[in-house]
Formats: sequence, structure tokens, C-alpha cells
Amino acid sequence: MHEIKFAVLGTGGIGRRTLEYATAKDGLTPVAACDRHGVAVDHGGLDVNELLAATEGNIASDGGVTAVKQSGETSGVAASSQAEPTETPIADIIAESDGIDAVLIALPNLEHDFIPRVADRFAEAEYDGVLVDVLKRSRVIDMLDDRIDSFNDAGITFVCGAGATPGLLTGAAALAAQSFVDIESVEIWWGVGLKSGYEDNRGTVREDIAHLDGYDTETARSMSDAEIEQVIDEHDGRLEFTDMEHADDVLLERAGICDAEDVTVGGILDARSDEKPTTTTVRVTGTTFDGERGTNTFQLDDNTSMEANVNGPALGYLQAGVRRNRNGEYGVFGPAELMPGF
Ligand code: IKT
Repeated sequence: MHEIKFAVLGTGGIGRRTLEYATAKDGLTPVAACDRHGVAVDHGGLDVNELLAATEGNIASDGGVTAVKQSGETSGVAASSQAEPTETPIADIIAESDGIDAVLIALPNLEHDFIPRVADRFAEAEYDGVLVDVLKRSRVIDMLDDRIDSFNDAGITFVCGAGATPGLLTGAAALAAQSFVDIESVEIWWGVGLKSGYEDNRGTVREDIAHLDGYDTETARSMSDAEIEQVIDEHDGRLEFTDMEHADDVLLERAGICDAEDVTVGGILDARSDEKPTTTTVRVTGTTFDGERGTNTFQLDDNTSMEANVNGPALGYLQAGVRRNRNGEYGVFGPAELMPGF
């Protein structure tokens, strides 16, 4: 496969880690990155180390990046020697998108239509490449499906929900389902230990809090960092989630694996330890072709980090999307559709 040039929108935890991880393997070249007030483009390849050093320590808890330190000193992407300050970062990336094979949208998810609206801007500009996101909520998938015609017209291959859950674990469920003629249930149960990674991942903790009883996306969005920390304190650092609205359900249904209502997602986040509080496990129960009932189980090693399990798959699905795009396949694809599908 030819080299892939990609851009990252947003340099919160996910944006920065994908830039870093891309340098660990051949064939993926980051050529553009932006946050709210800065844009860096080099079609020959960004100096990722310099860019990461410039953005380190400036993460806002909504996943964005503050642009101006309180002292007035420039920070975020604009602080990089490769960057320019801008008030129109996404438009600037679109203007440079010729020759960019894929764009990872690593922007906050709490406004559900935000990522679809960003995609609209690429489609309107007739960008013909891959868009990838790591969105979580089931309801966003319909919003993307509503845009299939405009993605087809532009030549966009949109890969949605390409993080861990949905993402890696959805793909694992699709693979595990191949042994069965009929699926009874898919149970996704994740464990994340986020002590030293807390600062980098405050955006995802905020999104998770929106799933707790008594909270929703609106309340979670308007909470201050101190209020978020108060919720964590009230739970002694350990937040447990059940029946999360995660798009694994609609993405597995969309791929013809099972009914959305047969999929459950939950997990435990420990904000005071780096150890996983529980082993991340996917259990797919079904009936085999011989009429036996069985459960295929997929587990992530406790030593793998959330960052590895979100950002590795995001880059892997990005590459799968580029293969489709180069083959003339456009529209919306979920992680399960990029797996075997008997
Ligand atoms: C996500 O970012 O995909 C969702 C987060 C859970 C990640 C699971 C990682 C599992 C592991 O590393 O073992 C969370 C719901 N924000």
C-alpha cells in the first residue's frame, strides 16, 4: 500500500497520541494538524516531536486545546514553529486537503451533530478522501447515514466509531460472531485505569460522566473541571457504567451481525489507579451452525493502555478506510463492516 498522508483535527489526548503513534510504524505520514487557534501543514511530513512538545500540557477538559496561556503567551498548535495562528482552522485544513488521504476528526463529541457538521464542510468542498472519527454515541450514526449521498457525490469514505468502543471491541465482536448462525447477545465490558493519564483524557471522562444516572450530555458539557473532580471524589475515584449509549449496538446491527437491542456496553473507570479495575472483555453468545450454544470471548491484556486501544485502532481503521477509498468505495462504514461478515 502506498504511503498515507493524514491530517488530525484537534490536538487533545486523541489527536496528540495518534500523531505520536503514527511515527511508530511505516506508511503513515502526519501532514497537518490544528486546534482552535492554530494550524500546522507540511505536505512533506510534520515534525511530530516539535508539535507535541508545543501542545503538551495545554489540554482543555472538553478535548480542545487552550490557545492562550493566562500570561498571554501563545500555546497550543500556534506555539509550534511549524504553525500559523488562525481563527479558521478547519477551513485552512480543507484548503490544503488536496493530497491528504485521510482526516482524523479528534474533536469533542458532546454536541452530537458537531462531527456530522464538520463532515458537511469537507463534502461541500468536494474533498475526496477518508474521514475517520472516534465518536461514541449511537444516535450520531443516523446523522452520518443521512449524509451518505453527499459523501458519495464528493468521494468521501467515512469511517465512524473507530476508537476502542465503538471501534476495536465492535470489530472483535463482529469477528467472534462468525462462528454463529444466530447471535443471542454481545456484552462489552471495559476497564480503564486513568491515574497518570487523567490530565490527557479529561475529555473522555467528561463524556463518560454524561452516562451516569442524573447526568446527560448537556449537564456534563456545562460542568466545571472542579465539578467533574467532585463527582469522581464522590465515587472514591471509581465510576461504574452500565447500559451506555455506545454505537457498538447500531454499528453491529448495521453490519448485519445482530440486533442493536442485544448489545450492551458498560465498564469501570478508575481515576486513581493506572491498573485496570476489570479486564476488558467482549462476550458474544450465539448458536453455532451445528445447533450448539456457545460464547466466544475476546479479552484485552491488562497491560495494554486505553490510549493504545483507542488510537492504534483509529489509525488501523483509517488505513482500512483508505484502502476502500482508493478502491472507489464511498459512504459510511462502521468498524464491524470492515471485518469478515458471513
Ligand atoms: C473509548 O474511548 O473508546 C471509550 C472509553 C473506553 C475505552 C476502553 C478501553 C479498554 C481498554 O483499554 O482495556 C470510555 C468509554 N470513555
